[in-house]
Amino acid sequence: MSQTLTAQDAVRSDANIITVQQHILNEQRRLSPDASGSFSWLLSGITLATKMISARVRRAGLLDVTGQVGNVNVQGEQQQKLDVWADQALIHCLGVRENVAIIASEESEHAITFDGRTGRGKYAVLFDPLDGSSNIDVNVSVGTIFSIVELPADRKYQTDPTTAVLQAGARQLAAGYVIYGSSTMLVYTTGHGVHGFTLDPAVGAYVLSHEDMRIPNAGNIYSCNTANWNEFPAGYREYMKTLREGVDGRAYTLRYIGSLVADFHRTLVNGGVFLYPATTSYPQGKLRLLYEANPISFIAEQAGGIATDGKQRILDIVPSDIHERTPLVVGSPAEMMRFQATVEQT
Ligand code: AHM
Ligand code: MG
Repeated sequence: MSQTLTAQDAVRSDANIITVQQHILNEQRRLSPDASGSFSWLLSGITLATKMISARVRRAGLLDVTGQVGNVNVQGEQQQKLDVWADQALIHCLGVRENVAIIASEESEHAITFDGRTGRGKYAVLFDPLDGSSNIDVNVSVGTIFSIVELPADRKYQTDPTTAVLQAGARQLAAGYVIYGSSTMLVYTTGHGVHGFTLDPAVGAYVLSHEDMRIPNAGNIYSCNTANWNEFPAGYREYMKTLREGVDGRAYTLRYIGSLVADFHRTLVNGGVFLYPATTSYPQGKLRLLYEANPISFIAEQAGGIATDGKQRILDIVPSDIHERTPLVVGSPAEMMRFQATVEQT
């Protein structure tokens, strides 16, 4: 017997959404039935803050939020008004989650702890509140990147919070980013695959739109600020020369937005490779290990990709400073294997 769907049934199926909160709870029940739900409570702080940031970004041209504040942050970079606002939104939303003991942000020199939370906080959240913010004034995609680590049980972090967050990326419990692009999208991993959610403005929720994202095995795009070509190490130049000539009959094209989240998101969806090498101006690389390279690399690996600093796996680097920088090369297995082989031979 066949079944005919009525208009009412169609509405019902359209109502069958899975929000990011629901997804995390489902994952927790499946993987560790005893989980307390405290992790999803933490994550709801991030989703709330990023919805607030998204709303602000969407109205950027109408509010007095574009342009620079006039301050220079710990990185020596001009703070944009929205950088500061996004940072405060995240600090506020995570500050009221009692299981968050430490926050480390691109915008703050030191790790932040919360008064009166002795012994209750279990997690540290590290983030870049508004990545690529120099693009805000010209209406180009920006993003928020976050990384979550568990704190040592000895509670020594209360006296030395900065050292407590200096953990190798392989120890991340979860990582993700939100891209404020043509739509606002949250992509996250807890080490069990990568899942993408699109913010439905009508519902006000991140709705599952990209389940179990996998990076293509190969792509035809490379992404790099090649204006710095003369400053790149020889191996990187050799590698990009091979891409310009084409590999195995495959011609490459170049795309570079200048927002890591956007350049990486395209790489995740379409495949290919993103490179930010060390340069003369940034001898250690420009991107920050703890709240840019680590979360991006965790997601890349969980999606089947590879991420290195040109010499070693990003997730194996043991950091010595919360604002440490690193070269970053991340992408599809085919491009990354060729990159590694070329660098080794050069
Ligand atoms: P930011 O965190 O201050 O925005 O800087 C990081 C950004 C990345 O989003 C992007 O990949 C890179 O800087 C672009 O740098 P460049 O302009 O040197 O190509
Ligand atoms: Mg950034």
